[in-house]
Amino acid sequence: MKKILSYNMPDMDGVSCMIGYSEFLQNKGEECEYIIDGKPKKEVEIVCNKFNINLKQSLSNNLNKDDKIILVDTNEPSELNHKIDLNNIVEIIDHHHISDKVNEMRNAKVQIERVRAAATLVAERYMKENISISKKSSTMLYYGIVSNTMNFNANPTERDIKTANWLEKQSKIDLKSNIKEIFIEKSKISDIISLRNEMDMEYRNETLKISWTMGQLEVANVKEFISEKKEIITSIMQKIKDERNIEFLSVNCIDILNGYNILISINKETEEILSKTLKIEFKEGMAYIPKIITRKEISEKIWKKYGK
Ligand SMILES: [Mn+2]
Repeated sequence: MKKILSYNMPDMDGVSCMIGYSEFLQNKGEECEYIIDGKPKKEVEIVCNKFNINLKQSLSNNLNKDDKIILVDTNEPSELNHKIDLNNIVEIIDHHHISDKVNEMRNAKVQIERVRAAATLVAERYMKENISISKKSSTMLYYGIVSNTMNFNANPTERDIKTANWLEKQSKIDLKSNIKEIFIEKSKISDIISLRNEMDMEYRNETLKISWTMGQLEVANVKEFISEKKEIITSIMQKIKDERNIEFLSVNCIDILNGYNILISINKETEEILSKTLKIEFKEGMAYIPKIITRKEISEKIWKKYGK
């Protein structure tokens, strides 16, 4: 059986790829399942509730020894919740930086392309092969693209835009008109556990020579959000620093409604790297950027200086 996996606590893009690609393969007569590990990001729950979509929550241990594995929205095995034999990976669909482990995945058909959302790559398969897509998959993949492009504000590629338009048409729902409400809903993060979950910075970036992690928060009205929660955010960062033994930590806070960023850094050392790389200035541990820049774009720049 083919099993589709992504990183632990997947976001909208990751979950939508698992759903979309499993349906695609099933349509082609293949036996396949997806496994969601950990609690998905809040946005996933919001979209699922809104459109009555049921996620099949698998137990995280139902991976058999001879299962063929497909990775979506990641090509980094260390991000998985499973110990897997790299020889069992048969396919990768991703848009992240290529990991040095990919060379060891001898049996994998690899598609890693620099579009903003892996959801775009999955949806393009349907378009290319003219395969019909369900409401569920088209809706999920659409919001995967919306989420990753910050509602098309964060340098979407032509392919992302074209694919999102196609998906909305297939869904036969006015998906665009729900975006603002979903973004506002997603910003209501009340407890520490969900905030830490949303910040998504538990792993050091394995493509870098330095011990680095950058979280990301995508919320409406970032200034207000931070003035309310700065202390909790920095305490979570400190906790991750201690628990994971990571040296450089920051959080990229994106205002998805008003189109700007605020970077929060844990120490002077991290600020120094970010200031030099992005040509920005920190005051009291924070730096304002007057436009949206995603963590992925920042990581790309950091990688040019500190990449393995
Ligand atoms: Mn992604």
